Amino acid sequence: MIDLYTAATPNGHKISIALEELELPYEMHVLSLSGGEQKRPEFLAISPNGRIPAIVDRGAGGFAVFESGAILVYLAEKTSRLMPADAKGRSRVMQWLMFQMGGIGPMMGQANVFFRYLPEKIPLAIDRYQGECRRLFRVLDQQLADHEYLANDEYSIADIANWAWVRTHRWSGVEVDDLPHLKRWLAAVRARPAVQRGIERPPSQRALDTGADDAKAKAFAASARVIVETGQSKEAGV
Ligand SMILES: N[C@@H](CCC(=O)N[C@@H](CS)C(=O)NCC(=O)O)C(=O)O
Repeated sequence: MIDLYTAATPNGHKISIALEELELPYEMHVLSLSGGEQKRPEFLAISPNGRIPAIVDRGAGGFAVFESGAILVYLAEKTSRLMPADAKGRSRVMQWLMFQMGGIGPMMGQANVFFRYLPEKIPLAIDRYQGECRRLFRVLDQQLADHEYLANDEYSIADIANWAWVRTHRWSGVEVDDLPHLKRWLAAVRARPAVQRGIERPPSQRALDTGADDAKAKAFAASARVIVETGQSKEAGV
């Protein structure tokens, strides 16, 4: 049994999608991020960065893993699925996984902060992060022009990691209409039953898909603003 510490965010959904795909038994613990539960000492013992997601593998002596990319690799290696065993195949998956961890995630995250969450709208910052997202999306589109999936033409943890973020492009204010291969892949991954179950564990905000700016979306943005503002504290502590 695996304990999953999570919330309804792209990084959290990466892990619920993978667990559903791998059909591993897990118990979900949803943390209130705006309530600061991710900064409590008992959670920091599992996830020293004070962020979700994290897992504890009870069957492996209570082994804890934090950082979504590391969790995906751990789950793939545990099951010998969603990542090939040969060195080149594994490397291709790792390359696209790192591309997400170091590029797509941070850039979309910052686009959300400046476009959606902060009260002051700074055009230069919004342009910078949305522009970088667009550039990264073009890289994905080019790769998907010649490949069914991102690595080895086989569905892998690299697809899960990138999809969980890219599917929220409207929330970041970035369109993909002129990127046909990316759109084809977005739809193909979404069609997987495990993906549909994964984004309901816990249930995704509709606005992440639609980019809506209605009252519910505004309330969601307001609670994300609380997390951003408290998370960037220069005071001591995580
Ligand atoms: N690089 C980390 C990022 C984790 C992360 O930023 N998690 C967010 C939710 S998506 C979080 O826990 N935020 C709470 C906070 O900033 O206090 C990963 O991929 O696991």
